[in-house]
Amino acid sequence: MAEEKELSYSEAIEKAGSAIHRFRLIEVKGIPLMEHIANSWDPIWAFQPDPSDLLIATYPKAGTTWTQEIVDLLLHDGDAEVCRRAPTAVRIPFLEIVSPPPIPSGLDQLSKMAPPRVIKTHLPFQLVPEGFWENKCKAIYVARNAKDNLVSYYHFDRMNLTQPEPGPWDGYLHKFMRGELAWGSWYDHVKGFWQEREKRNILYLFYEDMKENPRREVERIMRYLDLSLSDDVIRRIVELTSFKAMKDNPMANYTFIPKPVFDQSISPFMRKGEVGDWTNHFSPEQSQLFDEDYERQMKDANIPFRATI
Ligand code: PPS
Repeated sequence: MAEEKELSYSEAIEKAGSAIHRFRLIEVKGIPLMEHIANSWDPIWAFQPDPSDLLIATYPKAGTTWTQEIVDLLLHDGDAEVCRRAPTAVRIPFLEIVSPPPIPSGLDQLSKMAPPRVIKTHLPFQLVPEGFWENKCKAIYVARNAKDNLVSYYHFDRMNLTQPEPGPWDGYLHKFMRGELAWGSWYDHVKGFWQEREKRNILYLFYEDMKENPRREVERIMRYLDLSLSDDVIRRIVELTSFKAMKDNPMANYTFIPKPVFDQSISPFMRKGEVGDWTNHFSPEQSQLFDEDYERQMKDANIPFRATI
């Protein structure tokens, strides 16, 4: 019998066809997750990384893809061709993702890769498999100010046809404040990693710092990874990871996810890439309400977020 050709990531999604729809959320230890993830939770929690693996952790829409591209380029000496070897989601598997077959899960992908691997997660700190900390893996956390993070998530949920229906903006804003979106509360997420950053040697970055001075932040990541690259290579990495360059890069702009999952005609994955777009979405009343609630939810934290730069 002829051996079946392995499907590409995009082909697997096409093949999953009608099994793709807006999935409901099911709580795992109080955190709402997509049903396929919740239903396959045990092996995710039991995942054993290698000490050489690197974790990139974020709340959804905080700058994950950007950081993934920077890290991949740093690890490959700024070689743009090597970093176009496959789409982001194949180069850097998404630890907890589980989708209808034949789409490979994050764990399936990782089982076929030899360490050192770079691994993406949106899990809050308490749900990250403990093996990462037992093995003293390096971890980079990227946080984005709540208002821009919320706006980006809203547009993403409009176009990602596997996420719950976002509904109207005002209702979505309240769901965000109540921590009802997939992967739970933004407030608890950013605080959870902040509290653990020193003990676990987590590099805690801010999207706004990356926008303000990308070179400084690329160098910060480089040092954390114990790399030392030439000025020219660093300059090239900064150029290759600009919003414009990544929007035009088919291996980074998520056009490799077919339309039944990401309908980029509704809203592009690389949407605006700015700090302060929230001012185009929040009414003055919504902004005031959000700020008052923010004070309450963040009063025990002292994280230097900036909603403008
Ligand atoms: S995901 O789905 O959680 O992995 O999304 P994530 O990559 O975390 O976030 C997507 C937002 O990041 C913006 N983005 C960038 N901004 C600046 N520079 C670069 N290079 C870059 N790459 C991605 C992307 O446009 C999304 O933000 P919004 O505000 O929606 O444009």
